[in-house]
Amino acid sequence: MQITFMDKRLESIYAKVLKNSRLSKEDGIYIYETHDLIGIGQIANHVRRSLHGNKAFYIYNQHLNYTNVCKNRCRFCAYARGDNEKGAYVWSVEEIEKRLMERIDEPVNELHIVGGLNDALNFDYFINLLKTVKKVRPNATIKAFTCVEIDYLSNLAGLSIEETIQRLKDAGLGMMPGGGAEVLNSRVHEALFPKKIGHKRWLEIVRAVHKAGIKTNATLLYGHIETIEERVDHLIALRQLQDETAGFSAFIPLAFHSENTELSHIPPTTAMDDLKNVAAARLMLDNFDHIKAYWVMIGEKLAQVALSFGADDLDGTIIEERITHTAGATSATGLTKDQMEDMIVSAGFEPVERDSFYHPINKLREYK
Ligand code: V47
Ligand code: SF4
Repeated sequence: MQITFMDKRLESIYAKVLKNSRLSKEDGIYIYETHDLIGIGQIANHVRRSLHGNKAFYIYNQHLNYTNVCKNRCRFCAYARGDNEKGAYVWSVEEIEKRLMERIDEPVNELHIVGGLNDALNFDYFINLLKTVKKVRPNATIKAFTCVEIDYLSNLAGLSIEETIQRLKDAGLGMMPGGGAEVLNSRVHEALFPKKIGHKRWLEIVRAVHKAGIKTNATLLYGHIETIEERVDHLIALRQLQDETAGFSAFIPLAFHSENTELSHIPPTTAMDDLKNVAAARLMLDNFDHIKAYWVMIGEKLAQVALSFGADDLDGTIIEERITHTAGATSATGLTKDQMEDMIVSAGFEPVERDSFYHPINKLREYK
């Protein structure tokens, strides 16, 4: 496809993409620096269409955040509470069962379960949680726990990472979400989330998880204090690990929301930056199958546009998103299946409802 670029420097990046040559760190930095948003969007759209044609994926999912008590207290997090702080909660396994039963008539395919690091919970709680979810929803995939929680659970259980993963897998864990890495960089780690595991440990745990046959996603939390170079280094670190394990399923750029956090002086991300992050991910992560536009964080309207800037997936129906909404997100807390499909169709794509592993699951509605 012929593209006329406003920024002629993008021609060499496009030429590399057409030859399937890997983009360099300098290319990645330039993708973020250029003002030719349409130019990078067109290159990313070319890659996205060669991988997925006109299809855009979504999933019928339900989020469950079992506790907001967390001892890490990352500076960017509006969600976490101290033990006895107002608003602190922890759901018993019975409470989780009740919440699942409330939506048992809906065709939920995936349960996305994450929470804070809460010393009041023991390892058995997590095993019971997984077994209970599996009992209530035997056909749904449990996508649960970030590497931060896996590290915490291995300490709690006194087991190696490998044994911990095996125990969780035996109890029903099917996949893991991408959170917890934030930005794989020591400076940002020290400044914003010093109590959380650092990037070396995060990569070590993901490697072990992939080796145990569990797929995970990956994310980048952008729009706070990170530099463009740090964003690109993060993408390259993920790309390197993917070369080794092939265990990443999707990448999701996460737009920082500062309300009710210690960083409330930081303004919201711009549409320009949100779309650049989607396009940069699609172009740098040449060994990732899927890039998600997470409508919760960038809003429904921009997520639709992102489908033409490299994204092929809108995540899911969700219902009850808590983490971003406590930090001021103005998107809906959940969408219906029809709303998801209408978003995709009106953006010019063909909606494909999928399971956690990107198998199509339902016949499509008829569209004119
Ligand atoms: O790790 C926390 C981020 C993540 C804020 O894998 C914030 O399919 C913005 O990882 N503003 C959790 N972001 C969410 C996550 C995720 C979401 C959707 C799909 C998948 C997937 C994974 O949320 C945390 C952190 O990076 N986060 N606070 C905030 N104030
Ligand atoms: Fe805890 Fe996660 Fe919030 Fe950090 S981002 S304080 S680890 S809940």
